[in-house]
Amino acid sequence: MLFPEGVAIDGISGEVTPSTDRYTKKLSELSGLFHDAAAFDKVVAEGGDPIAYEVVDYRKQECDICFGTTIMMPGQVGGEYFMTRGHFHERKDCGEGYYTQSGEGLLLLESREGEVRTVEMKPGICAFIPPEWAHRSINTGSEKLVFVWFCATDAGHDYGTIRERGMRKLVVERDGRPAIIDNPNF
Ligand code: M6P
Ligand code: ZN
Repeated sequence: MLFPEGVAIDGISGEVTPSTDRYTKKLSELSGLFHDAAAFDKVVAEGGDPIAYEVVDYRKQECDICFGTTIMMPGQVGGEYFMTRGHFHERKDCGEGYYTQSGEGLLLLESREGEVRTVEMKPGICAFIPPEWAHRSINTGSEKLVFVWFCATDAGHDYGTIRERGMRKLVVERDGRPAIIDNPNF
């Protein structure tokens, strides 16, 4: 039986207490994601394979909703900001919400039909991700980007499509600011 409880979420560290699970993605685990493969190898080797992001879950399999945080480190690979893998949901009726608590970023979304949208990620903005829109979060700032996500427990991750062909746009630093450019490899 499940019991109600208050879950503390620290908006700066992203810590979730109590949490049920967590994982860390090191940069080396994101091989193939960034446009500049040589720059990627260099950052991994010279930067000591830094952590790119961490995901902390509060998830009960017996319940339909779950939430958690994603803590994204600042960094770049060949001008492209650190980002998540990006995914569609396996369940085609499942959306998601991302409520940014600290830092700044960009949420890059792409529909199955190929429409591209972005939503600014900054404290106070809760991004609505509709079903059937692939989503990737990108830390465009110089601090950690911390956001709370919430979705259906069994939404599932479909990584295949984005992993195979990437997303239509890249987010890169240009003149000290984030710029959204066409992905030349798409
Ligand atoms: C968000 C949520 C998680 C997701 C994480 C990392 O926190 O959408 O479900 O796992 O981002 O993104 P990805 O799995 O695409 O690397
Ligand atoms: Zn998702």
